[in-house]
Amino acid sequence: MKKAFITGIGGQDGSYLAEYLLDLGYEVYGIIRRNSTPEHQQSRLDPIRNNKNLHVSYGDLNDTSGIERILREVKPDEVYNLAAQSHVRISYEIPQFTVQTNSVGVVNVLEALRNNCPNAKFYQASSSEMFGSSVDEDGFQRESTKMTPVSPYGCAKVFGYNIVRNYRNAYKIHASNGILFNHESPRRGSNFVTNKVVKAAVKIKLGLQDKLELGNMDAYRDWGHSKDYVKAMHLINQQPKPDDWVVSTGVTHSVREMCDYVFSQLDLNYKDYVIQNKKFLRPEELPYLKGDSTKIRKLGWECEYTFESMMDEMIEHWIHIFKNTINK
Ligand code: NAP
Ligand code: F7E
Repeated sequence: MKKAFITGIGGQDGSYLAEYLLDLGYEVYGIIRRNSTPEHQQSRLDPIRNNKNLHVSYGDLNDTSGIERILREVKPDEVYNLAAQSHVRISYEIPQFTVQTNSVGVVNVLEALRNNCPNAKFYQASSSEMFGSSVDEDGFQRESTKMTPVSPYGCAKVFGYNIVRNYRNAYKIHASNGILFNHESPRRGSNFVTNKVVKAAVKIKLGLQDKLELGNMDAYRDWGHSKDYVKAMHLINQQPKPDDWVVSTGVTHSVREMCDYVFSQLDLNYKDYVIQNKKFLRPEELPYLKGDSTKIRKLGWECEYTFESMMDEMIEHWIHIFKNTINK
């Protein structure tokens, strides 16, 4: 039975990846941070909570001795480093914590791996935010696109990306980067724009909310589904040679178009409800993302969800939650 270790297992991707690996027959180990309200902390793991092959313990990327101890005891075959302060706008409010976790945290895990399980395959959750303002002439970002990050989050992720390449070359560690474009799901934090819009639109439809305040509606994002993207993470760690791969749908929509789609599905016009609040603008915006994932598609990876089927799933999710609330 293969063993996988996942940092950030309680997050959107970590929880879907854990489910996927358990289904494949893995023994899955993961860390969550200590929180003063433990009730909600593992809610994304509820569907697999009683699986005997799931082992969750406390840990923090900034607590090196804890990471070392777990890797020494578990000796995993595969390591997935998904833990991060993952919110771009919030990275302006807590830049040092973001760098500590998203940059130094990567070195901490790589060092622990090098000392305790040097043959384990390592996956780093790199991000399209690393491209920042760079776009190739054909309108896509790909593995070769220059990285010019425009946020503390993006800058920190570029360090993580580079240190993975450095450890791969210097120590011959099987360490890879997945450069993932935005991916969403019903498990997405509700302060990311897709889930924020869907949650608000459903509440407006049910008479539970009047308005929705957003920041920049003219930014474009290439939105895929987390469930499809965790399969790419696993595929990357099965390759004979470590490398870097873009994972994206190749389709881009503006935040405005996404609002239009969601409100229309609920027979509403977003223009009647959405207002701009400057507090949701960023000091520097990344205006446009569209990824070319030709390289990983050659390995057989493909998306099952479309933008529309993903947004529809999220709408259904929030309708279910709020209808149950109203009926109680
Ligand atoms: P997420 O839902 O925010 O999950 C991140 C997880 O990391 C959370 O469980 C969080 O725990 C944990 N974490 C934060 N700081 C930590 C620390 N110091 N030590 C240990 N755990 C810590 O994010 P996601 O959407 O699943 O994304 C997974 C990874 O992919 C992240 O590295 C993200 O930056 C990257 N990524 C995401 C996307 C995307 O569109 N989703 C795209 C590209 C790359 P708490 O709940 O306690 O904070
Ligand atoms: O913003 C605009 C905002 O916060 C998307 C993370 O997973 O993907 C994610 O980062 C766009 C931006 O995601 C609001 O300005 C407008 O242009 O959902 P988001 P993100 O910043 O693209 C990358 C690839 C990651 O790696 C990150 O971890 O939407 N926007 N109004 C808004 N965004 C938010 N959050 N809230 C608003 O009110």
